Amino acid sequence: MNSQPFNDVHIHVEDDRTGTTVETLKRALADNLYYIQGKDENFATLYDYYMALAYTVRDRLVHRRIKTAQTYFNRDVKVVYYLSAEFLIGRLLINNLINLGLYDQINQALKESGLNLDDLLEREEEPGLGNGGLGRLAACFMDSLATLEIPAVGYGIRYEFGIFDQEIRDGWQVEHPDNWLRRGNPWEIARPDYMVEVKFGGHTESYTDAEGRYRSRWVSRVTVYGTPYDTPVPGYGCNTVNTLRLWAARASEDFDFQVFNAGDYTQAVSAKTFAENISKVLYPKDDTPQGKELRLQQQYFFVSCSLQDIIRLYLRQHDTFDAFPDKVAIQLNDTHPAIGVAELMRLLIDEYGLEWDKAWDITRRTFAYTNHTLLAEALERWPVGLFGRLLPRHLEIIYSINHSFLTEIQSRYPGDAGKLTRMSLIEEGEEKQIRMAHLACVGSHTVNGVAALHTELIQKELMRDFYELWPHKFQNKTNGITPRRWLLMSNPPLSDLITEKIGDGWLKNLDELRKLEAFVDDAAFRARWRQIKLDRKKLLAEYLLRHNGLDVDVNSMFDVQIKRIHEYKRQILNALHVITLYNRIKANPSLDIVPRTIIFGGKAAPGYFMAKMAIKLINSVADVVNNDPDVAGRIKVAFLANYSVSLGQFAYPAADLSEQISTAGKEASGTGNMKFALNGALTIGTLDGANVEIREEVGAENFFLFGLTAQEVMDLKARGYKPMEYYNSNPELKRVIDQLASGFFSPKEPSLFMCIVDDLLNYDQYMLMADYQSYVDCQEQVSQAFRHQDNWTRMSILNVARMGKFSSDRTIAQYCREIWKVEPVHIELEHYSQERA
Ligand code: B1H
Repeated sequence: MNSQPFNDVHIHVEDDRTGTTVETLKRALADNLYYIQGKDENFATLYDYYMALAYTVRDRLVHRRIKTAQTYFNRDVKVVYYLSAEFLIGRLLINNLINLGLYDQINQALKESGLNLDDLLEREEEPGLGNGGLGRLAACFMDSLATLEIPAVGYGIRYEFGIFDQEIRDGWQVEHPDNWLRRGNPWEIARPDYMVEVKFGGHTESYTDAEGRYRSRWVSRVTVYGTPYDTPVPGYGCNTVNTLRLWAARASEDFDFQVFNAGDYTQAVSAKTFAENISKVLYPKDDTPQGKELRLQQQYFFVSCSLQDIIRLYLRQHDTFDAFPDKVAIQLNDTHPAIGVAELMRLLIDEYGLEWDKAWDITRRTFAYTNHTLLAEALERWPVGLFGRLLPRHLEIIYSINHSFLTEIQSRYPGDAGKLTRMSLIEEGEEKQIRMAHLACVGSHTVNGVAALHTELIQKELMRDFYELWPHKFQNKTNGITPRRWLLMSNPPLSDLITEKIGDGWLKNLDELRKLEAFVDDAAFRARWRQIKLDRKKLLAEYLLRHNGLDVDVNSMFDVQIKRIHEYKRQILNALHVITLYNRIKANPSLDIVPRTIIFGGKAAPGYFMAKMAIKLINSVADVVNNDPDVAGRIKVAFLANYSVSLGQFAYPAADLSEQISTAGKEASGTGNMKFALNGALTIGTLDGANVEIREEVGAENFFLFGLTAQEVMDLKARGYKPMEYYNSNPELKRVIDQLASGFFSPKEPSLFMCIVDDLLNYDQYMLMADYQSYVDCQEQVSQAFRHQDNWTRMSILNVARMGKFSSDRTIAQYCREIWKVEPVHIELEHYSQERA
C-alpha cells in the first residue's frame, strides 16, 4: 500500500468542489443542497439555499487553504499569530465570494436556477464576536494579512453567544441573547484532533529535578478541553487562505465519568458547567474590563490553547526552541491575551525544561503588544488573590519576572522609590493587583499605539517611565480599515464609478484613489457622485420607514453618529446640538435652516447606566422633535436599533456628515471615522485619535474641526474645570440644560434626566460644556457648507481621494516590516485554473 493514502489520486480540474464555471457551480449547488442539507427543491427553504451556497463557496476555500498550509510548512516560514479576545468579522458569504473572485459566476448560476443572490446573503447570521473597534480591527487585519500573502493565524474564542441583540422598547435599550450558532455555521471546520488541555486552580509544589535544580510544579485542580474551530480567511485577488482558529471549551466525557463514578453527581455536572461556561458568552463591555473571574478564565483558556498549538506547529520542524522567535511572531491585541507572557514562560520552563534566562529571552523576542486605550478605567488589573487561586503557577512566574525587572530598575535609578512603585507589575494597595499592561510591556519587544496622537500620549503620559527606559520599544501603527469590506462590498455603485474612472488598482493599493482628484472639476462626474449618495440615502430612508416608522427627507443632510455608546464619545453633546436647533426653530418658526436627519446607533454595555440614559435621551428628544408641527420635518432624529457590522456597511455610504466628537485625548484611534470618509461623508470632529491624521490627509479645508485639543483638556483639568461657568454664561446652553432638568423631554417622568444634568453641571468629566459652543458654531459652518451642494460634492470627492493612508493594508505592511519581520509567501495553485473573473 502507498504510505500516503490517496497520494496518487488527483482531483480533476473541473471538479464539482473546485470548479468555477457557471455550469459547475450550478451542479455544486444542487449537490450541496441534496447531500449537505438533505433537501430537494420541493422542501428547500431560502436558508437551505443559503447553506448550499455557503458550502459551495467553502469547498473552493478548503482547497486553497490546504495549498496555503502546505506551502507555509514546506518553506518553514515565519508566521504571525494574532491573539485577540474579539474578532468582529461580519458576514462572510459576500466577502468570500468577492475575495475568491466568484461573485459574477455565482450571481449568474443562481439567476439561471431561479434564485436571487441578495435574498440569500440576507439569510446569513452575523457572527458578533466582538464589541466594537478593537474586534473589528482584528477582522480587518486578518483580511489584509491574507491579501498581502502574509503567513498568519488569528487565535480567539468561539463564543457561543456574541454581542447581545439590542431592541429599543419605549426608548430604552433591551438586550437579547445572540444565539448565532442556532442554525449551524457553514464556515467553520471543527478540528477535534487538535484538542488541547487547559488546567486551572490548585497549588504549586517545589521539588528538585534530576540535575539537582530547584523547580516548581503546578498541581492543578480542574482540566478543561479546548477544541479549535477553523474559519478560512481568503485574501483578495490572490490564492492565500489563512485561518482564524477559535477555541471552544468542553468538559471531557471521561472527566465527567471519573467524578460521576466517585458518586458525586452534582459535582460532575458543575465541573462540566465550569468548563462549558468558559466560551459561553462575550463580555459586552467595550473599553471597561470588569475584574470578573470568568473573564480571566476566558483569557487564560484561549491563550493557553493557542500557545500550545503554536508550539505544536513549531516543533513539527524544529527540535530546539532556539529558532522560535525567528519563526513565530505573536501579537497581543490589547492586554486581554497578555497572560500569554507568563504562559509561554511556564510552557518553556515547566513543560519543556528550559532554563529561566533562555525562556525569558525567547519570550521577549516573540511577543509584541498593541495598546488600544488611555482611559484609566480600561486598563486591566487582576486582584492577586483571584489570580493566584485560578493560576497559582503564573502568579509565581509573574512575581519572578517582577523581581528581576525591579532589580534592573533599582540599579538603573538608584534610590528612586517612585519609579519602583510606578513601574512594578504589582500595584500596591488595599488589594494588590497585577497590572497587565506592565506585564505586556516588559514581556514584549515592541509596544505600539494605534494613531500618532495616541502613541505620543502613551509615551508622554500612560507609559512614560517605560518609554524613558526603553524608547526603542515604542512605535506607532495608525489603524486602518479594509477597503474590500468598507467600500467594495458596502458601496458597489461608488466602487463601480471609481473603477470606471481610475481602474481597479485601488482595491490592492488604496493610494491610487488619488487619481480621483483629476475628476473633481468634472461636473458630470460630480453629478454621478451626488446621485450615488442620494441613492444610498434613499435605501437608508426606506429602512428607517420600515424599522422606525419614520419618514425622512432624503434631501436633508444625513448627520450620522454610529458607534458604541460611551460618555467619552459624547453622543449627549450631539443631542444637545439637536435640542439647540429645535429651540432655534421654536423661537423663530420661519427660520431658514438646513434640514437635517440626525441618525444615532450603537449599543450600551448592559450595566453602563449613563450610556443607557444617553439612548433614552436620544429617543426622548426624537419623540418631541419628530412630532412637533412647528419643526415641519426640517429636523428629524432616528435611533438605528441593533447596530452591527452589517448595519454599518449599509449606513456609512448613506451619510453626509460623520460625527467624530470624542473629548480630545480619549479616543485612541477610531476606525468608523475612516469608514465614513472612505464613503464620501465629511467629518465634524475633534483633534482626537486618527481624526488628526484624517484631517492632515484630506486637508483642513475639507474637515470641520472644533473643540479643545488634548493638551487644552489636560490644562483645563489641571487648572480646575468648572462646567457650571459655561451654563451661567451661555444662554442657549442654559436653556437646553434647563429643559432637560424640567422634564421638557420626559413629561411623564420630569426628573428622568436630572442625572445627566447633575453630571454635566458638577463633574462633566468629558467636557461637553466646554466644547458646546465650539461644536454648535462648527455645526453652523457645516450647514452653510451643505447649502452649496456642488462644493460639498467636491469636498466629498477629495475626502475619498485622499483616504489611501487608511487602508489596513498599509497598517499591516508596517507591522510586518517594523514589528514582525515577516515576508509575503506567494501561493501557487498548480492543478486548477488560476485565472480569476
Ligand atoms: C478600544 C477597547 C476595549 N480600546 C476593553 N479598548 C474591552 C477594551 O471587553 N473589554 O474589556 C473591549 C474593548 N477597544 C478601541 O480600539 C478604541 O477605543 C478605538 O479608539 C480604536 O479605534 C479601537 C481599535 O484600535
